Amino acid sequence: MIIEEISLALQKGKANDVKALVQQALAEGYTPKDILEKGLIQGMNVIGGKFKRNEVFVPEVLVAARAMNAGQEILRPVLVKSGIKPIGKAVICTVQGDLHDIGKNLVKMMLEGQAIACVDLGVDVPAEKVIAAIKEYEPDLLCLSALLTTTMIMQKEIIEAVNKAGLRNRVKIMVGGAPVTEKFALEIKADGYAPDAASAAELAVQLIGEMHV
Ligand code: B1M
Repeated sequence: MIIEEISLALQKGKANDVKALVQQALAEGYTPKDILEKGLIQGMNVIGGKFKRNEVFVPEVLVAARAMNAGQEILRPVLVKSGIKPIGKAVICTVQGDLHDIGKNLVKMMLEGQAIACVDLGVDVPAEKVIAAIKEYEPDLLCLSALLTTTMIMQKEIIEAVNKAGLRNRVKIMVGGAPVTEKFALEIKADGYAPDAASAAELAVQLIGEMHV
């Protein structure tokens, strides 16, 4: 089945094959959701398990990540409808010390799919840069991604910095990433937590709605 082929090509880090297979799957009528969840994310999860068990190492994970991004780029135009008036604006980033961007990119893509304009600050982003971006872009929503237990604490530090800068009532803050939990989000006084990109998009729409009442 083509969805399995996508997963296998991703695991082998074959970016060009992933691109071609995603294109083919779309042409055959598979939904972007199935391609994403059962093909790309599933493949990345297999690599994640092998990485954890020391069966593959950073270089293999990197090429798989590149193949993941290549697949996402094919899906982007299908998921992100162009020409629709944005319902709000989000600033999104992966926090300081953290270079993982696949989940952040997925969240961004899903938000854009809900007509939320996104300013992407990239990875390894310190609090000062976030504060500057809030002042410059005046977003409704700030989205902070963290994939390491050692960097999730940066989400707290950034929220505290936003408080200190007197900007907390001007922006809703959503946090996420594999080690992050609802409980942690509450503890650090984020406005919301989402476990995956699809629920992040739903929550984003809700939080932006709350900003506009
Ligand atoms: Co890293 N890494 N990594 N890694 N890596 C993990 C996260 C790890 C769990 C692997 C493991 O040991 N099992 C582990 C963290 C352990 C921990 O802290 N608990 C780990 C480690 C240890 C490291 C290094 C320290 C390894 C080393 O150098 N010795 C190093 C750290 C580098 C750094 O950041 N400073 C490192 C490096 C890397 C690569 C560069 C090789 C590569 C990243 C490439 C890239 O992103 N461009 C990489 C990868 C790919 C992974 C795994 C295998 C996959 C992560 C991923 O992309 N998943 C990962 C193992 C795993 O997760 N199974 C692992 C797919 C993605 C779709 O899921 O990012 O969880 P995820 O995003 C989801 C949700 O979390 C959520 O929605 C997304 C989609 O549904 N979400 C949000 C994410 N952000 C959100 C924000 C929201 C809401 C939802 O609101 C704002």
